[in-house]
Amino acid sequence: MVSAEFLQELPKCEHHLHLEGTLEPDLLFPLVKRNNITLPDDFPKSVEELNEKYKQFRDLQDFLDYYYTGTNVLIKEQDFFDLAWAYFQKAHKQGLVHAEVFYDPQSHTSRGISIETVTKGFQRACDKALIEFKITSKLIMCLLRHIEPEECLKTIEEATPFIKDGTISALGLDSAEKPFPPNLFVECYQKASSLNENLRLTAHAGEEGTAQYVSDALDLLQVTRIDHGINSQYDDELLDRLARDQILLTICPLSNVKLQVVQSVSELPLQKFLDRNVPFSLNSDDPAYFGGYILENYVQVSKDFPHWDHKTWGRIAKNAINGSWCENKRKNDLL
Ligand code: ES4
Ligand code: ZN
Repeated sequence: MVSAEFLQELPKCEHHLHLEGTLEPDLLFPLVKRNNITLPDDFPKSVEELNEKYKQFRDLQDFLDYYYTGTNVLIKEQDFFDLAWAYFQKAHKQGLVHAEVFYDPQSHTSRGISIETVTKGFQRACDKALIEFKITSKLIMCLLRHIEPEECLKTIEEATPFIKDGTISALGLDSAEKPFPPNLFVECYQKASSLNENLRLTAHAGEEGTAQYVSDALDLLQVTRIDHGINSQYDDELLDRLARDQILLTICPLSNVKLQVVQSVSELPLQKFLDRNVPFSLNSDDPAYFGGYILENYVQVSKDFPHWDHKTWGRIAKNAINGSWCENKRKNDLL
């Protein structure tokens, strides 16, 4: 098994991280105070109690209920900055060099907070991460699939200046997967793409949904990346396609265990993906909720795949760099 020091030193890229999912209990409670928030009566009252709740979730929806309550404490541009900056500081210590991070504007606009407030706060943290840590980053705006597609079209309208000027680099799709298949969002993806030809497209698919959701995201939404995608393992033709078109799967090992998608990281089809040349990266998803940032995810995989040598890990790190949406010059510097 490779050492934790070796994994720490590997130049790591994050492609699947929800900024709202980095809200640690020890920032959540101070923000409750700072912003005079009233939490639901049955919400845990202390950092310890909340950490206890985060030990296990029944499924994706059980987690999402906590996640959306958590986001309600974010109000001011400074809150969004503080959240993202805390993330970059932690990830920098773990050897992160490039991050493509998600955020959910609708979790905030639905509470009367403007997309400018959210986006500017997050962007300011990205700028600081570049200056202080040389971490490059991209913002990916996600649509919440439990929200009516018509509403999502309005969100895209509100985000138009940021899509046009490239502040938002990509569009994603998250929240409860199974009841809301990709076909519902065809028009949203088309509309967003029409605003900027450089806008990249991704979607959560094949976490709780079937391999068909992955194929549909590729065919109907024209995405060039798949978030999670682990259920692609059950479709041979799809695996061939992912390898042929070098579609990156952004795998989230600790998340999959916490949400009981798998019982242990060893069940993940990572060896199959390697053998079939399906590119993937390892990511932390919602680290404040799932018990680990990027390095803890790498370390857990190394324990569950102890036969992987330095060469295999080098290949994984390279696949993550190659699958990134940074400029070619940056890629070459990282490779
Ligand atoms: C999420 Cl793990 C996961 N799946 C879908 N949507 C999400 N939003 C935040 N984390
Ligand atoms: Zn996710």
